[in-house]
Amino acid sequence: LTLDDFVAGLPKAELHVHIEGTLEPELMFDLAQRNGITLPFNSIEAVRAAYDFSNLQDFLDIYYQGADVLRTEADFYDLAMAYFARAAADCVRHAEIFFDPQTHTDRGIAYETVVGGLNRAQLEAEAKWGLTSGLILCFLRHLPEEAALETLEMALTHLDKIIGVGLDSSEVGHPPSKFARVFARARELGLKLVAHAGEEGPPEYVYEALDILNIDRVDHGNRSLEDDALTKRLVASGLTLTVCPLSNYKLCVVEDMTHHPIPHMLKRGLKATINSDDPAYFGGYVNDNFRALTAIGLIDQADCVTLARNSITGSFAPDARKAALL
Ligand code: ES4
Ligand code: ZN
Repeated sequence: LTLDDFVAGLPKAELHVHIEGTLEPELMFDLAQRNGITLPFNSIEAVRAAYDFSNLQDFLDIYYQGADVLRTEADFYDLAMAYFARAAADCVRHAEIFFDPQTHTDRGIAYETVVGGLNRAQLEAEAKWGLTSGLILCFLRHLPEEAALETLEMALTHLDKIIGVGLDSSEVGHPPSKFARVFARARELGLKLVAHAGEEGPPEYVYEALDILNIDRVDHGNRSLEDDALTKRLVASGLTLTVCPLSNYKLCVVEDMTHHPIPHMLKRGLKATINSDDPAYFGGYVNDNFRALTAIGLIDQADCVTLARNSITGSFAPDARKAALL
């Protein structure tokens, strides 16, 4: 058994994946045709060639454009089923999936259309592959907090369809403190809380996510390592970090993969996990992310076991489900 085969076969949870970021160019073209939409690309190769980013905003511009092909309940169902099939092949047994309702409701797509299609796929994935999952509603941080509050309001009639809320999109200039009220409201509703912090933003944003939003998990968190007191606090709290190596590489958060901070995170005792973020845009699913690190000897087999275990213990799955996966 090679290290690749061993890692591929490890039962794992994926805790940081944006469903809109799993839209492969092939499906983008299929959905464009089905919905009578003309894409600004002539071929699948041209789409892939456009996926050359120098920072987060570069990527977000093209990612929001791609999401425009998603129009009907069937589109969201097909998108999520394609992700679940791919994740199941990577031995993902539990997935906690971000979705960005505002990207769709701002284009006139009903919230129910989005959640309806995603939820139908979740039920089918569990029946078909035993792959359990939960949805995390993300607020777009470049938009006002008022818009986030309205989005949470929309979710209230289907509160049982989501397990938590998150915060994504353009980080710098949009600190967690901007969303203090909507996160307080989400906590009152019994939802889990996560936030992207310390991807491009400074350690101060991670502090705000902890102290002001009261998050249960940190998405990315890379830049926490710049602050020793913050790192110690994250270690002491046992909070899980959802790290995304290929994303970090493609968005130039790290200089190259040999500079990826994951070995330091593990050495410091942080509860790091490996995730794909936006696999259709960043060049790979969860096992590709493990392979990007093992191929250059940055982590070994024991590290991979730790990372896979962290993903299960750091998930929001019920304790019985976690126990079954460990
Ligand atoms: C995202 Cl990598 C990343 N960062 C922030 N927001 C996002 N939305 C989708 N992918
Ligand atoms: Zn992300």
